[in-house]
Amino acid sequence: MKKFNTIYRHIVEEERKFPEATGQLSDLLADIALACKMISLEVNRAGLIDILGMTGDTNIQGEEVKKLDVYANELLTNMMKQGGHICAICSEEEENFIPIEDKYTDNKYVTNKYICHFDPLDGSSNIDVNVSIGTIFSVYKRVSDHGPGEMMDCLQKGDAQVAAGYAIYGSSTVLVYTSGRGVHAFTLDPTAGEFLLSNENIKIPKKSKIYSVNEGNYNKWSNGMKNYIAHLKEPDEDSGRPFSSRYIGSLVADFHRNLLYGGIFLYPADSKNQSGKLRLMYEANPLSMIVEQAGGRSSDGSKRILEIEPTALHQRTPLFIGSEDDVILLEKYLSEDK
Ligand code: AHM
Ligand code: MG
Repeated sequence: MKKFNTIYRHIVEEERKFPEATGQLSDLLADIALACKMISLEVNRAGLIDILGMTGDTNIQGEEVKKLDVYANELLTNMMKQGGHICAICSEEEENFIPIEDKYTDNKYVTNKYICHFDPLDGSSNIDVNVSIGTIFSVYKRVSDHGPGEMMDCLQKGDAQVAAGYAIYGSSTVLVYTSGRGVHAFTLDPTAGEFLLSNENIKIPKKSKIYSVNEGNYNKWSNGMKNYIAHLKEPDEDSGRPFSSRYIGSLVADFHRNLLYGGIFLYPADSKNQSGKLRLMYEANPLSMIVEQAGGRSSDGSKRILEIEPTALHQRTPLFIGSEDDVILLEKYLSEDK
C-alpha cells in the first residue's frame, strides 16, 4: 500500500531532520497550505457565484485585476501577517513589499525570521474559461537582524530560498513543495479537507519530447530561439523528434505537466519584451528551486536563474526550465546566435 501522509505531517517530519529547527518553517508552510485550500474552494465556486469579472482596477503590471486575484492576495497576506513568522511579504499584486513587526517582541529571540514571496493567482486570464490556474510561493530567511523586514531581505538570490512551491487548481487541487530535500506533491481530498501525499521525491525526466512556448511570438524571437524550435520540429526517430507542442498559457499548469512527464518551458526575451515576461522573484525563482530539486535545469539562456542577483521586486527574466538535456541544448542554440 502507498505510504499515507498528510502535508502537515510530512512538513513536520522534514523539519525534524534538522535538530536546530524551531518548527516555525513548518507552521509557515502549513499556513500557506491552508490558504491554498481556501483559494481552491473559491476557485471551484467561481462559476457558481457572481465572482467572475473585473474589479475595474489595474495592477502595477498594468493588467486588469479580477476578483479572485484580490481574494487570493488578501487571504495569503492576512494569513502570513497573523502567523507571526514573517518580517516581510512580497506579492506580485503589490507594488511594494509589506514590512511586518515582530509579533512577539517580549521574547528574547526574533520570531519573524522569514520572508514570503507569492504570486497569489498565476494565469488569472484563464479563470473565466475553466483552465487551470495556480498559486506560487517562495520563502527566504531574513538577512537583517530584527524588526520589520527591509528591502535587502526581499531581494535575495533564488539560491537563498529555504522553501518553494505551488498549488495548481486543476481537475484536482495539487500542492507541490520543496524545502531543499526533494520535491513532493499532495492532492487535496475535498471530503477530508486534507492534502494527502500523492507523489514523493518527484524526478523530472532528463530528456523530454514536449516543448511549451507561445509560438505567436515567433517573429519577435532571436535566431537562436527560432533555430532551436525548428530543430525540435525536425523528424529524427533516434532522438525522439519531432517534439510535441503543449502550451496552456498558465505557467503553473505548463510547468506541472512538464515536471511529471518531462518537457521544456520557454519564455524568451524578444524584440518587444527585452527582459522576457515572467517575474524573477514570484515565478522564475520558486519554480527553478523546484526543478533543480527534481533533477532538472533552469536558466535565463546563459546562467542559472537561481544565481541572478535581483535588483527590483518586479524584475522580469527570460525563463527556460525543465528537463536537463533539453535546457542544455537550448542554451547551446542561444549562445551560437551571439
Ligand atoms: P500572470 O501572472 O499575470 O497570470 O501572467 C503570467 C502568465 C503565465 O502563467 C503564463 O505562462 C504566461 O503568463 C503566458 O503568457 P502569454 O500569454 O504571453 O503566452
Ligand atoms: Mg503570474
